[in-house]
Amino acid sequence: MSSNKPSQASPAAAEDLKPGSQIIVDTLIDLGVDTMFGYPGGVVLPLFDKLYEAPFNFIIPRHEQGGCHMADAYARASGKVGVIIVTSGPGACNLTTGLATAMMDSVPVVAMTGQVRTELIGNDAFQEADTTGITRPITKHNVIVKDVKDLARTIREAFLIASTGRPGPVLIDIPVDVAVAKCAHTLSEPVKLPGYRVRAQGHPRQIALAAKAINESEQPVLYVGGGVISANASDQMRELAEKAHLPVTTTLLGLGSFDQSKPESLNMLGMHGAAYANYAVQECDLLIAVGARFDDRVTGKLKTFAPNAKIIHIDIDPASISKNVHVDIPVVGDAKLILTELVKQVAYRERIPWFKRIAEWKARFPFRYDDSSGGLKPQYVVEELSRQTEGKAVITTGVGQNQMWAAQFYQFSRPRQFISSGGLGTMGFGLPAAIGAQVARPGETVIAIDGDCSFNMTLTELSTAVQYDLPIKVCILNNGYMGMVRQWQELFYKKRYSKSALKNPDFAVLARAFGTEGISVDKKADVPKAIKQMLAGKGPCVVDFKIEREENVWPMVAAGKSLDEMDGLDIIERLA
Ligand SMILES: Cc1ncc(C[n+]2csc(CCOP(=O)(O)OP(=O)(O)O)c2C)c(N)n1
Ligand SMILES: [Mg+2]
Repeated sequence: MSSNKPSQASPAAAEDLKPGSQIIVDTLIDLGVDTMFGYPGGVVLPLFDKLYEAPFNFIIPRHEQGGCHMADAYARASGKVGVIIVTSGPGACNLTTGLATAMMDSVPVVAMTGQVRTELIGNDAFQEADTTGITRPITKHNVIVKDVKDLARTIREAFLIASTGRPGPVLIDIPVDVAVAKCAHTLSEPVKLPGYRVRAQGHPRQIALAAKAINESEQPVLYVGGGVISANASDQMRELAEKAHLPVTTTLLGLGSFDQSKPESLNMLGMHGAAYANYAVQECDLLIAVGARFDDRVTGKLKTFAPNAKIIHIDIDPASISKNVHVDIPVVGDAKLILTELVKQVAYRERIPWFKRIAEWKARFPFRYDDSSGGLKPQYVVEELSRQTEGKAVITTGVGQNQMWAAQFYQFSRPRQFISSGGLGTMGFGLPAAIGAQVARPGETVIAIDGDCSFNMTLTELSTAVQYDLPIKVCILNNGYMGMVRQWQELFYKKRYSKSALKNPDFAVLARAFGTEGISVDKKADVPKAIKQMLAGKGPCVVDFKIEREENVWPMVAAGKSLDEMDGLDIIERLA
């Protein structure tokens, strides 16, 4: 491009040249980044030296995995791109679980990793790892920058790719010689991505077909995934549900996109979803999927999933259309734009028999648990958290039963309120995610509802919360088991609890050792007071709820079963 030719008349003066490390900082500032997470090491020292006086809010985790979950949750809670910078080799390798977590849940994260000098690559140099090789399948895109002149543009491209289309993590590997090399730098470095196209507008004909199908349907269900939240399309989705009069079920990641107190809410569907949501999906004549991917935890046995339904699928990612389930009316594009169009074309329809049937299921099979033993029930803890925070807290979770109880018993009402590792199911996500969310939303109550074993995986990050005075609250539903594993072993392996129990530390004492508040609760009667104390505290707090050890999550669609073949409904009915 002739216009980019350096002018003969004014060659870049030596003082106009900037090192790569400065170009990184300047480009990030120009992109509007004000917060980042990271951990130093040899090959990123030139960059960290520039960070010494850079104006970022910089959070150092205790482990790069934790840092990546923080950046991920920061992105989920704020709607911005999460940024993490780590060193080569071990630093980069420690990112992998965090990147895969963000990838599976389509979260925009930009990770920058240091790399050994270009001439040493492939030499088994000290702290060398093939970072782009290792992270290729767990990033939306990754790239190694070998020339400082490409650095600014590559960073801009990374932000664009991470945050547009179906979002996801992008990794930039930066050899130390590139960070040190100098070149002229302008902030208007153009992005050149000829092969990268995102279709935003849905096809008008497809939208019209979808509207017609909705208007004709007697028994529709709107099935909403995390894509609606990441597209900031929750308002449009609510308008569609209200205008066309549609019952709404969400996936785990879709929780919060629809106010659960609304009469149209069917709560969560799937393996541990509401029975009424699962029944409604199985009996619907039209399933309108928006920003959801028909994950196996949602569909149960694919062959018998929604057997009577015509399927509309609205999604930004063409690759997810008809991937698991045959779709009759695909609409590819941005959910917010498509839903805005769709709302204009739909009409209200009463659907009295359908809503009556749903009301019957709702009355018969609500989320319910046996509270008669007087013991400390995890569901009660979550209900009490929901009551005392008036359903307004930002909730993160571990993985396992704790995650499902949080999903079932907390009353969600707004998007970006529930932050959980859905796709990868990463134990250890809860605490660092709470830290990332708290950084994004200072002043709000952020609670990690965690499992004892999940918490054990990344508990070192408590120290990060203390260092930065982030008043996160951690509620451990402590059953002394990998509870979800134990539940499967109880149900499918004749109660042979093979390697699923851990001896835990005293978590309250541990919290105090980290320099913060710790509370232990082993009686139901003490739960409200402990939660009150936790919420009143100004700093981070860990509450160790010693729950009934063998409580199970119900209902449950066992792996390979149809969505309407739920176990535990007898228990729920008996409690009526
Ligand atoms: C990193 C990781 N390792 C293993 C698993 C498999 N797994 C899923 S749930 C679970 C048990 C979780 O135990 P805990 O955190 O105590 O939660 P609980 O089910 O008891 O509430 C395990 C081991 C996982 N999801 N993630
Ligand atoms: Mg447990």
